Amino acid sequence: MTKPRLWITRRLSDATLERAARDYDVVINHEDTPGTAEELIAASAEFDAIIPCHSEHFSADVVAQFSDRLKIVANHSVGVDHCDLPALKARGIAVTNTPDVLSDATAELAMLLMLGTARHAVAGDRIVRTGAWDSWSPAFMVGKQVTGARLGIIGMGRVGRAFAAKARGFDMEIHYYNRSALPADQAQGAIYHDSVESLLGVADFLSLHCPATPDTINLMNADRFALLPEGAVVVNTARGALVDEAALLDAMATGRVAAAGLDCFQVEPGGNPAFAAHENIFMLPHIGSATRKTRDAMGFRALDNLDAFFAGQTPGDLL
Ligand code: 8YV
Repeated sequence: MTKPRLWITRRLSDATLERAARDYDVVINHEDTPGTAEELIAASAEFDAIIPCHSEHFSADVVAQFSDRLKIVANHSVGVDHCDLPALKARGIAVTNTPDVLSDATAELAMLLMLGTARHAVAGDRIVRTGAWDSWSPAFMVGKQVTGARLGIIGMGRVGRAFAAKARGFDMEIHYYNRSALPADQAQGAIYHDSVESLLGVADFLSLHCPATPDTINLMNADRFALLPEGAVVVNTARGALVDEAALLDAMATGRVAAAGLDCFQVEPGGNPAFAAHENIFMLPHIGSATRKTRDAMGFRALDNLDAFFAGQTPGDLL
């Protein structure tokens, strides 16, 4: 039987590529740069399936130019804000994602950013590394204690809940905003707020875990930063589009926000050059799900979805 033709836009984990090559006729596009609109359109004429990452853009305009050959886009990501789902569905193209398997890795990274910003990891590392550590006093590099502090989570989906579980290990008082309150077995004692505004008022630490949608673009804007308690810490491992970056810098200038831990930026790759001078911004290059275990699990989940699709079944993560 002829193997379905599969276009993989980036280099995925070795185990994923090995399994993909066994069952599909695979072409890998680039190692580490996103497939362009032209490449996606060309691929739609030559391949039955695509495994893209979060930064290949399936806009309505691109999808309108697709050939009928392409049958499924099996995303190697949980976020699908890069896909115009109605446009893909209208073309009869199935779309899947990789939920669950990356929740712990992303929550771990959010914890790293929260702890690192709270305890001046960037400045501390620089001082020791550069030989600038020439004094010490009890007042030196005093940070904000995480244990027992109030944490606000926006978006209590899988990653938000995984982060809450880790935060419980630090005895944090957990508050959350979500479109609706969670059942008790999922909330695990976390306190529900029915508006973002109400949540912000208690969020000494704030962590964003909601998807980027037209409703959440610039969710954290100047008005909302102003509602945070003085000296709050903001963590974003979700999407750069959720944060108005100029407003964040303004909030840091007034001291409303003491520090920020960011794995996501409005512009990726690249980030925001205006952040570079601020050692109270701990930045990472969108690596929330980048652990070996999770990369294998994401790749396998995308392949599970393809396997089901080509076996005539409904993929487990069909959107
Ligand atoms: C990935 C992500 O880095 O899952 C998402 O939505 O943003 C990340 O996990 C990426 O898409 C890896 O392919």
